[in-house]
Amino acid sequence: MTDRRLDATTLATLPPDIQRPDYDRAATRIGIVHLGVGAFHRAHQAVYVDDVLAHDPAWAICGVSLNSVEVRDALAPQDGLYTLALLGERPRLRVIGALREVLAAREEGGRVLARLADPDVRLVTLTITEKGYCLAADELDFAHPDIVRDLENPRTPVSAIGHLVEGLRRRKAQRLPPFTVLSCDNLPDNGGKLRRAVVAFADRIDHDLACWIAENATFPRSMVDSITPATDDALRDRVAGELGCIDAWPVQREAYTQWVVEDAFCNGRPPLERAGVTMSDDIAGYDRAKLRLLNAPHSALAYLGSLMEIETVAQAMATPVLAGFVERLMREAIAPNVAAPRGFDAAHYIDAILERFRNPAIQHRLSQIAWDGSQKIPVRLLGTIADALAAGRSIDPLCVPVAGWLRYVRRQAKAGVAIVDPMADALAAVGRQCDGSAADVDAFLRLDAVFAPLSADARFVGALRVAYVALGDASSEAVARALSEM
Ligand code: CS2
Repeated sequence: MTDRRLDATTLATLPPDIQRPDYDRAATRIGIVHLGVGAFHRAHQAVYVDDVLAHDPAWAICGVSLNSVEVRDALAPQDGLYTLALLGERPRLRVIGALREVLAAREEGGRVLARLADPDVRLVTLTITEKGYCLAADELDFAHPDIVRDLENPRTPVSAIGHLVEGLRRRKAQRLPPFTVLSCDNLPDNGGKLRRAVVAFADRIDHDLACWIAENATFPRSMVDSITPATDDALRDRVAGELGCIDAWPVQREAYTQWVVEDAFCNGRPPLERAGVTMSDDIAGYDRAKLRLLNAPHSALAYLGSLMEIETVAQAMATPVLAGFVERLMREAIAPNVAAPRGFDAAHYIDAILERFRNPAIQHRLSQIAWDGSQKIPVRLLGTIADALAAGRSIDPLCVPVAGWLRYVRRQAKAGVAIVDPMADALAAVGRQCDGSAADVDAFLRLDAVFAPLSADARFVGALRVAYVALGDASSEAVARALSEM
């Protein structure tokens, strides 16, 4: 086994069939700061930017980890280079060069803020997951500990919102134009929510700053899509074998990828369309379709599949009772509640998603998708339920995955297994007290951050209780029986 490391020197020695940057990296300039430089960013937006750099050197990325140092420690010795494995019948490896700098904000806060105020930086992108926005009922949660802390210390922020506002404050003070702020997270109206959060935070510090941001900065909406299973040792070993050198943190994703971006940039933009990005003024249609028809079924598979002791999405799709239920859920219960973008063919979109879920080349663990349910359930399922109720349509099947989540939380809590969720403590406290009856549902519904305002709707409460009871003792057999009857 080699101990050579992937870096700017070893790049030239890689086997010829490994795709690598076909531009002069040294000639690129950092034009983008990305907050949340995790696997999804590196497998998705950074790959588009890698293509952009072949046309325009002004948009290399400074990747920032807000909470951890691991990505910085893995990639700094590699000059920011890492490998992307595209999973398919014939997996392909590609070395990505778009990350020119990787910083850990907790240790290098000054450098991060200096980058945000750098005149060459004209775009800030984010993948900080749903919880990173610190929202409650779609508005900034001023009681969130990170927001409380950042409002007391706005010049040394820890949250994404605090970083954006301090970066913009410095730019205003230096009479620089603002940067565009582009959210790449799975939230409906991601740009609109982020804009409101940033302006509300700024307004607590400095009213003029808030007005300047509201008038001059833009927050385009975007929809991102590519299935990105977490990195594992099998990937590390395969990459080392094929590259002939070690990559401490390669990433992997399916070959399919989509990025739809609203064309509202306040300070220039990369030629994204040259890299295959769709520029659109109808993001709401795309993000709704994706959240409701891909992410919601994903969460349904994650909770119901985990109760059935299944480990991956492909295995869940090979389990007829579960795959059949999820397909009916998509076609009959969700699709009628998706206001489609222009020219959108729901049946075809669903076919393609089911095919992607079945991909046997991808080991996408249900436990990964099950994380952060308190953040995902509202945007993936409860909005659809609210729309169905308003339109007088049945919500019974839609309540099954929500009930699956409650059963899953209860099972983890009773077993003393940690729940990965920003509301883990509150969820575990409810889960531990559950007795398996319909009354459990009422205890969960008191979690306002998740269930308000639906918890006051008797039709929702009734349907959720029925679904919860139908899952029986939530054993594999009981769940299978319940799903076959839905
Ligand atoms: C998944 C998503 O982990 C999850 O919750 O539903 O990450 C999903 O794979 C991506 O959004 C696909 O684009």
